[in-house]
Amino acid sequence: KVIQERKLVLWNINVAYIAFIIGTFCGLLQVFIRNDALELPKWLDYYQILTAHGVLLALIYTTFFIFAFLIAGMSKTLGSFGTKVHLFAWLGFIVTLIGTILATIMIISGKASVLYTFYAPLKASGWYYIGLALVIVGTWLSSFALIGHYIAWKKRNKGQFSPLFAFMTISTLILWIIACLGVVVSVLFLYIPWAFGWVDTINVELSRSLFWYFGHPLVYFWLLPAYIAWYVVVPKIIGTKVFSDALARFSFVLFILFSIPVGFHHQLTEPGISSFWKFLQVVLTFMVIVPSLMTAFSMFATFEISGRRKGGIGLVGWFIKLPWNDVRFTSIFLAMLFFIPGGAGGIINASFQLNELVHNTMWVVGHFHITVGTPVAMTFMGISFWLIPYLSGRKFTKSLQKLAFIQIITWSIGMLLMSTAQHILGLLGAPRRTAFAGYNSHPSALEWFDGILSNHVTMAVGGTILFLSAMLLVYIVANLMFFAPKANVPTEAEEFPVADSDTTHTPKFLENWWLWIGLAVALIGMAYAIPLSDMIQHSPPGSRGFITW
Ligand code: HAS
Repeated sequence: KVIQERKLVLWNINVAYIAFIIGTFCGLLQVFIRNDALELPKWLDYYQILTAHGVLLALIYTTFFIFAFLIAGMSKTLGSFGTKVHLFAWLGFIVTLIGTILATIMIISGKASVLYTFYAPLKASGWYYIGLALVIVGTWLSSFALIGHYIAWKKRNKGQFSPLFAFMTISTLILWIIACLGVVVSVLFLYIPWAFGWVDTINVELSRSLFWYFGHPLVYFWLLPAYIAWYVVVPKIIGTKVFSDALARFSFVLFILFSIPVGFHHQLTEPGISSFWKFLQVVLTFMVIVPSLMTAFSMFATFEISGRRKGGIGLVGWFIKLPWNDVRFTSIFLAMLFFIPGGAGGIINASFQLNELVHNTMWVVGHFHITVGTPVAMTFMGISFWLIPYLSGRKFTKSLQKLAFIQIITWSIGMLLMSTAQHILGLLGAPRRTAFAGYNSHPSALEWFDGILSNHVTMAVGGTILFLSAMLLVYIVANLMFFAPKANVPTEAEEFPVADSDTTHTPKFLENWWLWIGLAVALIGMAYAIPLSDMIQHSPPGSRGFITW
């Protein structure tokens, strides 16, 4: 039986894929501009395209897809929404959509070429910030709807553990709500007054710090829904149960604690923050690596248990027994594989001294393409392959499955070529985010592009393969949504895979949200209270950083 929130989820997915089409097209343009192979018309600016690419893929595609998945999973595991929850969830979707349209119009009209990180001193039209504020408000409404649904379930099922999917959703939403506080404060009190000209200056350091207070947990807001699929969906697809319910819940709790007080690791080269606070946040960053290592361990264990149950023996025999011909699994497996170098790159970035080498170089661009661009995006693709036909009542036909294989393989090849080139170029010293694609033909810059992998052709080929793969995905999605044959008998219908999770040994305190919220607030206070208040108090009057109101 299909969930009642079907329409709302489909709307979210549709908007996500519209953003995906425009965003990936901007990505294609990006590659050719960076390779000096495309000259833009006068009315179009490099930074405008870069902003559209980042905002539409990293912020909009992810957000709509995430809410689609979370709404679907909460309805599936906790039951249909009540009237109020339903209304709030729709309202959330509509407000997020209005914000998205407003922000996109501002970017397209060239009034918001401030990149997806949008912090000062770059300045956009005030309407762009209003658009972003609406996106946040919309996601909060949707979050409150889902939290309300969870509370109602808990009231009906006193003393019981919530299903793992619901637990993980609530953890993700708590993280999201706390993280957004930084961007809400900066948008309302710093950017909007500054952009509309009500004040003359902005406290640059404060605005950047508040952005990164939000910006780092943002990456876990993308990652955790992918982890939900890894923990809850994958075991079902490969015919086993969740390896350890307690481990899975604890890893999500660790994300609530350690995702937020780490934003300074994006600002390690900024002079306005003392080394002590940077070092403290670097240490906390190393704590947030732990739940990902736990996840890797848990995934390996799940695979091995499943493979051995199917008769796999020896050191690698179990590995061969995994369902490689099931694209719902293979896509997510490839996603995980990419996260091994992606995570290792993150650890390099976070290492205080090594950050000097990679900060603001193409390395960082390579890093985020093999974190959000592959592990997260490819997991979302893997989810699309069953979630859309489950909702639309259509069949994921054999021919569509074959195309899906081609799609994930081409995405992997494209990403491998492009991100490897980006990592190498970064290590050689190539800066990111510059319209001077040829680096003014500086002799040392020309040398960067002499390598076998770090040359213009590799990047362009990688980027082009990625775009073709993206279009193939859109074709598959459109078919699953509107054109594939209907599943007429229940056996043909796509399932919503949710694995069993044994809570017998799960400690009760793991679901004590106030404990985790309290600890998270304490850690945030420890990491941020003094440096932020320093930024507010010690900006001398008249300096660039001073707030004038
Ligand atoms: Fe990052 C910059 C540090 C993870 C995204 N990151 C970025 C930016 C983005 C981003 C978008 O410390 C650019 C921001 C900008 O525009 O300026 N990142 C980290 C660390 C982690 C990390 C420590 N990042 C992510 C994730 C992202 C993401 C996840 C998106 C979803 N990142 C940084 C730092 C910077 C940064 C600095 C600033 C750089 C600068 O100077 O500007 C960690 O969370 C990573 C931990 C992950 C692991 C991997 C575990 C592996 C798993 C897979 C297991 C595989 C299996 C498959 C089971 C330790 C779970 C089986 C395989 C077989 C072989 C059988």
